[in-house]
Amino acid sequence: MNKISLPINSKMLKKEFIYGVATASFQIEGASDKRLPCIWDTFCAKENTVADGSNGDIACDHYNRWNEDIELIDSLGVDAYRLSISWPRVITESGELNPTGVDFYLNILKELKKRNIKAFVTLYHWDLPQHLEDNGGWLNRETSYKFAQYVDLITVAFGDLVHSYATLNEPFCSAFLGYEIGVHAPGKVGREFGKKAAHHLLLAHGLAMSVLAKNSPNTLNGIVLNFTPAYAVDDKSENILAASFADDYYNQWYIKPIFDGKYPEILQELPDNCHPEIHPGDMEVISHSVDFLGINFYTRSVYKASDDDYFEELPATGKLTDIGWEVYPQAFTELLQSLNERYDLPPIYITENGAAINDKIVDNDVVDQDRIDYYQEHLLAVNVAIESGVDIQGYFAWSLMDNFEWAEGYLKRFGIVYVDYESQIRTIKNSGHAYKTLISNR
Ligand code: GCO
Repeated sequence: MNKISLPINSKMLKKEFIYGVATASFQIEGASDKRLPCIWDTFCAKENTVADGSNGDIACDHYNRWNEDIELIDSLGVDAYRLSISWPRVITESGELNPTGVDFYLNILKELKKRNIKAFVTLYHWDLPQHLEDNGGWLNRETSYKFAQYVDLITVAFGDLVHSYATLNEPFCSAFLGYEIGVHAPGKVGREFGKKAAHHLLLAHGLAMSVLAKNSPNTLNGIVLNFTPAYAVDDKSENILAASFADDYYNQWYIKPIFDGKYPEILQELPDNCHPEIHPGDMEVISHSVDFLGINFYTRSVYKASDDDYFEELPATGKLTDIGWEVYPQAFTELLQSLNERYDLPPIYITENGAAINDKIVDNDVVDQDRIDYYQEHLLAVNVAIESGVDIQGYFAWSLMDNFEWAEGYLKRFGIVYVDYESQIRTIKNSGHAYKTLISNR
């Protein structure tokens, strides 16, 4: 079926349920010469970091095409657009606002407002200014305070144009992928770094929440976390234990401090040199109340016990997307229900969900049935969670359009709009049409 449908009485068919599309600055903007360098510029310039050797210099050329891109967003009939602000575009090296960069976003925000599209702004989607990395980046506590200063300046500049602010996108990726296993910028490797970086990211979030409460009390302020639910390969107790350790290490690590003011207990089991440096008062800062929780979900992972580590992740099996991630929508429902049971949560927005498919454009058509199926199954999974009592108020497709997929470069396509990177022509895929129909049929 070429369409996405929901049960007729679904809350997700009510007008109040928000549908949107999401992007991130480094992944679409280009115009890297018109801002300060960031850690992803440096990372891309190194050998063997990005699969196709590409970078974000041009990307989707959104910097020059933002106007037509907003028209495209509007044509999909969505209620909201989730974008991120490039910190190195709006703040100079000496810490002042850069008017050219600020104007770029002001123009976008004004156009969205004119068209009645809610702006969901993410303040950090991984593009740390390089000069801050040169001072230690997220391993340096100072960076958290620099982040709060940037948030202070930019939120005043944006005034009332924004509907919602997320402090960080997926601190797990910044900390673990960037500072522990080094597959993302800045490419640092060492178990001793990951949790230190994570702590400073969470501290940055908490400090920024106070700034938002002061500067922007009327927006919906919160954070976006990603979850890859951990399943045991079977019900042997050692494998269940391994999966639960992995869940704490990768998932709960980022949510528990925010809602419970503490790290998971496995902290005690990590070697001393892997412990974050927690100053008195940090956990109170980090657990500042939030107006919403953004959840990004793509897939699950399966674990078994390991002889020489805390757990071993097994290769994905079953139906896989083009990036090798298992399609397992049931994990989405179970995740939402389990978080809802475990924590006292504010309203949830699904801030990212989507699939990489090896799309082909033929006669101006992209027949991406697998992506339509993915959206269908995952929207139903969200609906089941809502029916069981989880408060979910919106859903954003990742992504509006194909873009720079980090370590995979331009090889993986996540868009509901196809981008021809040579001509920069955008073509709505069948999934984009199906998403639009779902939204407009409400
Ligand atoms: C993330 C990021 C996005 C990615 C998407 C697909 O979740 O990793 O927020 O920037 O592009 O998730 O990997």
